[in-house]
Amino acid sequence: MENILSTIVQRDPHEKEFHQAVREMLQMVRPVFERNPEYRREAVLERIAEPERVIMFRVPWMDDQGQVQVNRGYRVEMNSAIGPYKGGLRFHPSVNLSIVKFLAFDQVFKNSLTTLPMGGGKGGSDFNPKGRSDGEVMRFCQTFMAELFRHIGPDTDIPAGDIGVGAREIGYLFGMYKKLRNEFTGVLTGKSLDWGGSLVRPEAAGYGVVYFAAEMLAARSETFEGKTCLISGAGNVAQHAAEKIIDLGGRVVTFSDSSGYIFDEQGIDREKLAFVRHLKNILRGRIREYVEKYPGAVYTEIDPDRDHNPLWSHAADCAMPCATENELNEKDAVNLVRGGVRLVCEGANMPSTPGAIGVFDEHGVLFGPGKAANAGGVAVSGLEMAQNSMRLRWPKEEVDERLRQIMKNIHSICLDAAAEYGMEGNYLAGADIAGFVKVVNAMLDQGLV
Ligand code: NDP
Ligand code: 2IT
Repeated sequence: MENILSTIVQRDPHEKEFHQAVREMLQMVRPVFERNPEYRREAVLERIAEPERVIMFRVPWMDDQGQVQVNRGYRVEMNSAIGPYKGGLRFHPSVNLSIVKFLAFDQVFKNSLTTLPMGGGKGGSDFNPKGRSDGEVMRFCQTFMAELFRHIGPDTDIPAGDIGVGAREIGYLFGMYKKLRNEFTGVLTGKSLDWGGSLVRPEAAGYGVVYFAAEMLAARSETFEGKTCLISGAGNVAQHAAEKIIDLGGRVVTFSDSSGYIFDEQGIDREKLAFVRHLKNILRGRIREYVEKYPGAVYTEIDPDRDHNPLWSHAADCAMPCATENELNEKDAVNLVRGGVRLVCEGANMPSTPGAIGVFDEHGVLFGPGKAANAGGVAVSGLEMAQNSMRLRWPKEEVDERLRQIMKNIHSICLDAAAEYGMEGNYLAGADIAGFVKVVNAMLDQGLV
């Protein structure tokens, strides 16, 4: 395994995030190889860590000043063993091939855990939507799709949203796809409700994280009632995780964005949450504006070169990182433990560094890894695909109930797989092993292709 990893590192030495994701997976699935010698013979690791296809393309567009801008577009079609490629698109200046590959890699196993027939992929661009007009975002999305359309399709590859890609962007992308193909199909998920979207898809990732965490607590005869929770991010996942925690009687005290975070000791109630939603989704403002409206709260800037994030230093019972990868490091984990945190559940993809996970392990903190805990988003995307294929729409209660069942099921799949390999209660090992084994077996069934 060390040899395989070093070959991967040597081949693409700059892809740090991708190496991090692969390294974690290799460590966790080691015992599976001892029981299945054919996995080695069949070189499954070498195959699974190499994308089936990588697409990179130029995205030239014109800004409102008439200036030509050029961005880079990506789609990594990682694995199609159990279904068509499925995964979001991210528009953020930090996007590069390493980040898209790590996200696509983790997506393969996450999608496998949902039990729905979806392979894994991810894409995006280094385009920064922040401060751009609707017209600029539309022109960017149209040019992006003018290339991507030839690679995707409802039975081939079905993109969705991620950081910087929400309902507005999905709308512009879908419009261009439809025009180019002259087809109205479920090629993207996260569509608006009036034209093929699924109820509960906007809420799904955030609700799902809390359903998963509630299962983790229930396994210890506990609930969210009265628990204080730290949440990072203030976007789609963070907002809906907060909403569900409030519904379940918990107290959310933080939100953040890339500039800083707010701490509201009184708790963020439904009215304050509605303010954050409007601020972030409609006004596209900054989280610091929260304290202008609610002066009882405190805003703290976060220095991008900091060695820890002060958000994680507050006393709490639960922490849910819902912003981005590697946002919670070893120091942060030590601070969380010091502050009394007993459960960390990841809304974002790979938000905890390996050092942080080590600290949680050492201190018996319950840890729900992103690829299991945040699978609710893509799970409801799978339900959106099913509804699109049937040309019908399920009511809200039905989709929410299916989401709840899927999260409950993922929770038991993780525990069962961990127990099977003698790692009782280790959700990370369980998620990696269960996700991996299913995909690998499907690859072996389908031969060397
Ligand atoms: P949004 O774009 O809606 O929100 C992202 C939030 O995270 C914003 O508050 C943003 O702040 C903050 N953020 C983004 N990048 C950084 C950074 N480099 N440093 C600090 N803060 C940052 O995205 P989502 O809520 O959809 O996604 C959040 C996370 O959840 C991502 O890891 C995503 O991959 C994951 N995820 C999303 C799913 C979905 O269905 N949307 C499903 C499963 C996982 P700012 O406004 O300043 O950029
Ligand atoms: O990381 C993720 O799972 C997502 N951004 C959602 C992907 C999807 O296809 O709905």
